[in-house]
Amino acid sequence: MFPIKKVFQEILTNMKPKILVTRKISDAAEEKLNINFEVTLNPKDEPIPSNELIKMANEYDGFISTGFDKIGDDFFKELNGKLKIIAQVGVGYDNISIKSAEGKKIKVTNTPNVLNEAVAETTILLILAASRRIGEAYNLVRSGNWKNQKPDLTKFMIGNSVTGKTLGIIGMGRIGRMVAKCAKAFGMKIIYFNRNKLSEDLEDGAKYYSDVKSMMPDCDFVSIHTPATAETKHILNVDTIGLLPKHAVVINTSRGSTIDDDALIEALLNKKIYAAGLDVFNNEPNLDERYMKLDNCFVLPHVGSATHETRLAMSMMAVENICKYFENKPLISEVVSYNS
Ligand code: 8YV
Repeated sequence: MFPIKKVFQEILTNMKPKILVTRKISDAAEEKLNINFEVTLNPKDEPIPSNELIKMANEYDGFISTGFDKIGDDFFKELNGKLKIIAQVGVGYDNISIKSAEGKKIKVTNTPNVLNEAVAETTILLILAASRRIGEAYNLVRSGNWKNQKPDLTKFMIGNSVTGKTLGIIGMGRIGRMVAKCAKAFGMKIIYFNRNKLSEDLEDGAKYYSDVKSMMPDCDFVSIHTPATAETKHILNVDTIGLLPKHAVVINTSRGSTIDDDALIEALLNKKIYAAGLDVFNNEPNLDERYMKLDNCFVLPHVGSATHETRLAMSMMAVENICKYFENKPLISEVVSYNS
């Protein structure tokens, strides 16, 4: 007998939008995606080279991408109109050329809000680790050399207190504000620089500076929470770092491009500032090797949002955006270019 049911099933399958998930995402998100779409997963999490991604783009209606994928101008030049949406698992989307996507009428979404807490936790972790010399202390125990140290009350692993100090936040968006909230638990005073002054409600007692330079001398700690744009590139540079007090600590959980490495490394090396705590770098994962040799620099491998709960929420949000698009419903978190 003619397997009519099977034929219908195949027709229906062929009608489902085709989605490529460029890297492994949370299991539950992959399962949800599989219900409504014809999905190509990447269970082994093999990076797809940029030239391969460009070739694959014309076979799919949607992509679920990550910050590791390079989706620049070249990618969009080759498209034939099949790809309609790129749902990024990440709040940052500096790996995607938004202008080119808009030129091709391709929607781009990101995952804001769901990672605010995780990134704020990482920021507080870096504040504490850098100011309390946790990298040095940890390495001392792990190396077995603790027993060879003189337990000197005034010198041994003495760092700077965090409680009651002033935290300067560059970029008082959703993550910046969550960091401010957590830092207040340590009695920290919050000051901030942002493109625009916030409403009193959102400021929640923080003092606004309309230019970054004027804020620098008042910072015991300065933490960056801006997206990576032309405007924020090297926002911490030789001039701004030069205005920080000698005891200042620089924290970065945003993007490496916000810091001029030469300027920061020189300041750390010559003790022009006290320390740095960095989760993000230029040219990750091939960070400037000088950072790894500095005792006063606590480094992490871009783990700001790396919790089970957060990565699940981020993956789910990307899938939700894909579902909404193909149901013709408003997207949860559409990204648009600054000038549009
Ligand atoms: C992601 C991040 O892990 O959300 C972001 O912008 O930097 C991280 O949380 C990374 O981008 C992978 O997509």
